[in-house]
Amino acid sequence: MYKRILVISDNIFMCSNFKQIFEELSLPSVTVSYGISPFSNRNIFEKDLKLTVFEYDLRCNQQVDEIIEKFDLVLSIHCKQIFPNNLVNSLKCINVHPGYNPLNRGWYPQVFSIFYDLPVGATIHEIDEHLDHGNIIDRDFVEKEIIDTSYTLYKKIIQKEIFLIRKNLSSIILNNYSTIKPENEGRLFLRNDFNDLCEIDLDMKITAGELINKLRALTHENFKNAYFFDKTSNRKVYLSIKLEYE
Ligand code: 0FX
Repeated sequence: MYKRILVISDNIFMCSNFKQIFEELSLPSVTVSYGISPFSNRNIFEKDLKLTVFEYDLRCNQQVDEIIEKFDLVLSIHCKQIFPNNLVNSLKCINVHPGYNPLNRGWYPQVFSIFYDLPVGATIHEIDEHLDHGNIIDRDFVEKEIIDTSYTLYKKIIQKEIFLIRKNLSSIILNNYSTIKPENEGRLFLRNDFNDLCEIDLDMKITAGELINKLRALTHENFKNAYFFDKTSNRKVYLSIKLEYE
């Protein structure tokens, strides 16, 4: 059984939900500490979680050594940092990933799921030395509809992640879960793939369906993702799409 757990996250909504699920388990001998990366605002996390939150820079060897010394399990729940090899090889590290491994490894899974018409879902997996690659503890698909954009699909995935955390947390803490090996290397998308996707070439010949799917994939609340260059003003023009059933 793991007794000294570190949750490392940069997503306050996921962190609050995790905290509530853990508290419902009522395990007095287990302590959970919360950590964020240097890119997140500690005050916001502390106010919401109502406890002290630590800041960990995983590029700093000394801070990684401190984690290895203080904890026996690290849970990554939407963490902006890559876990270094010495961390994942020294103690159990588990990731909650907003994609269905190995089909949607890496960056913004729902975006590439819409663009490439891939199934999508959520996964809890052990972390190894490669991105979203370790043995799978649990995973499940979410249903994608034709009117889904990145934003609406992301919200469904988040709910699935919370469902999977609730379903698996006690067996993870008790260390009696089983895993399966990913069937293959799957698809890995990176930040540059997303950046490349954002540009729309006005001279490219694609079908109306392909353009609609690209805009669905890049429409996420107010983020300025999809754009084209206007030659007259020499400026980028951002665009998104709104879809609804009749
Ligand atoms: O919590 P999270 O979904 O992302 C975090 C980490 O930032 C990310 O590095 C890690 N891979 C992930 C598992 O956990 O929040 P976010 O605000 O970074 O992104 C949420 C969604 O927002 C994303 O799926 C797509 C959308 N988005 C985000 C940014 C920054 C955009 O469409 N455009 C953007 O520029």
